[in-house]
Amino acid sequence: MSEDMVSSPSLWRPPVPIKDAIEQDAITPFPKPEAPEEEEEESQGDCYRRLMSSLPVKVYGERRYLEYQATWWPESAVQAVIAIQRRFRPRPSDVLLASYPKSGTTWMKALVFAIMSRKVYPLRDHPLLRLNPHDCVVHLSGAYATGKEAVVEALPSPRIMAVHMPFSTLPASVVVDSSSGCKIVYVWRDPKDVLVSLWHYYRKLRPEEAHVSEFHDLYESFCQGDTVFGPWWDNVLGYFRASVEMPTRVLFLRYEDMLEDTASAVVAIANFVGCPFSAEEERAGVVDAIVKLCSFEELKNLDTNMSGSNGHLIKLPSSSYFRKGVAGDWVGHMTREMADRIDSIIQGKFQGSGLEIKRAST
Ligand code: PAP
Repeated sequence: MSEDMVSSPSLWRPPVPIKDAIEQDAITPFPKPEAPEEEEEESQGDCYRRLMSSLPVKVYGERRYLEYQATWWPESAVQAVIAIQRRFRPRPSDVLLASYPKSGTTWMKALVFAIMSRKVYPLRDHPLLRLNPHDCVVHLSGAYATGKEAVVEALPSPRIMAVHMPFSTLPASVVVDSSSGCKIVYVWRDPKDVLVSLWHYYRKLRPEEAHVSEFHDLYESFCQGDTVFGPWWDNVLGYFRASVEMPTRVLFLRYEDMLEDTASAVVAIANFVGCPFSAEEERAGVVDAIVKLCSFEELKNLDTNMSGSNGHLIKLPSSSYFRKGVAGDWVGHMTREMADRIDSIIQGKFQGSGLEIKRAST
């Protein structure tokens, strides 16, 4: 967003909530990208089937994860990831929200959407009051996996999109081509709380599924690095290193720091995505209003987030994205020894990177 847009609200174009775009596409379909020739499509399909059957598999109850490009993906995501790598075309005004699952994605979607749309949607009549944050910001692999690629293509700029993909698996067009200028905001969180949050999520998916409902199984899997979109440490380190190498392209934020001082995070995000708050906005309390609108308590208690279902690959009650929203909930789920083991593993993986984890026993 240019300086002109900051000083002249009439030039601001808000990000469009993905749910509104999908509904509009159902009424007036967006132009579809050219479909591959039938023969080409067939040979691509053959290649894909061959690839899928050659990938290492982990089975958890009814869910299958495939290892592709050193990452464990939900089976339903692999084809979407390949399609994103081949066909996604970033725009300079795009903002990509990246995270390992259960690290603050929903919150980040709400914050970035609210920051980038603040001059257009009055906060008392904001899309976030009627739509879950996942209905405002599209998840790329979910869209590609469910035939909504054309909607993503047709979304007006600026687009905000989310991914759980590791940095190393992002399309070359996003990572290599610096002229694309696409910005990336990454949020990471204490892995012990990520693990606990992930476990509660799995329990909601299939409460009766004994295998994944065993916390210890998930804990072991996390320590081995084979939980979904993992290893967790590769996901975090990839974006951390990118943020060090390209600080104007990748912003690296920690969930716990955001909890402690949300207003500073909001200001940092706004500066990073190119729509800083004016002194007048700061005086008028716009930063605090955004912090409040996107706060856990506020979002959790909205009708839209207490009813209905949501999710990019699997649908869950919208309320399941708002569980506790605190730091340190792991204390009620694992022993000190279990916590120390995770911390030691992560400390070893982070060694020499410049990134540090706050250990449970310090
Ligand atoms: P996703 O990967 O499925 O999108 P994600 O939003 O990254 O999930 O993580 C969910 C966590 O963020 C939940 O943590 P918990 O299980 O430990 O409680 C959820 O409560 C928390 N969360 C959601 N919204 C907010 C918010 N506005 N502020 C702080 N935390 C939040």
